[in-house]
Amino acid sequence: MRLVLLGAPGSGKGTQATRLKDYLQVPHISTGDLLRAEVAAGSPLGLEAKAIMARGDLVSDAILLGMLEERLSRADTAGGFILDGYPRNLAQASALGALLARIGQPMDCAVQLDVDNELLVERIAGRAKAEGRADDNPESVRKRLAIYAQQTAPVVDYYRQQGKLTVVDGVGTLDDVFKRIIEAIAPVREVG
Ligand code: B4P
Repeated sequence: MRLVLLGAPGSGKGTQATRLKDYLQVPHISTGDLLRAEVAAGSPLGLEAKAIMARGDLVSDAILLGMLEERLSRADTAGGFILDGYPRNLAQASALGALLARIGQPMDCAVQLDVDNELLVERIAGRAKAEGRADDNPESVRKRLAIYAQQTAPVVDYYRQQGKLTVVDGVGTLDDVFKRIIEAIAPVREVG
């Protein structure tokens, strides 16, 4: 199954993708994780991305598409994948659509995790304490939420218009949310 997880920062995409990959037996591709690995490795791309990410801005579409293309060309994605953190704007959504059409692997479904802003801020503040991620400071979080509302929310409509969207309540325990996702994607799995 080829599935994309959508949702604001802190909505639980990365958290649920980790569980879903075991359940669906397909790789979890997080563009945030790919970028953080480049930053940790100190590669030229990582050096470029580091300050942009810390500010809470989006890294350039061209860099992201190149990275994603490389990742999707690996053999382990032949049976499907879970995409987390991409697309984040309409340009990325149409670039992804074109890429998947070219390799004959269209997206099967998009799952949006719905969580209100107040709770998002609370969750990210919790992660800031626990993990100290560079972009989890209050100023970056505000910026990331604003960018989500302006640029990423339209991506939800993009998948809705294609009849691929399912919205899942992202509030509850990790198990509750996971169960809801499994139920939401069950019809798509039966067809596939
Ligand atoms: P990401 O790594 O995608 O970061 P994120 O949006 O904060 O989501 P994440 O998956 O980490 O958090 P989650 O909701 O699971 O992106 C980071 C940066 O990379 C971006 O700002 C940008 O600069 C760059 N980037 C990435 N992709 C890009 C792209 N396509 N284009 C351009 N730039 C890009 O979890 C958050 C917290 O909530 C965790 O602490 C978790 O434990 C907690 N949580 C989750 N579910 C919960 C629940 N049910 N109850 C309570 N807590 C919960």
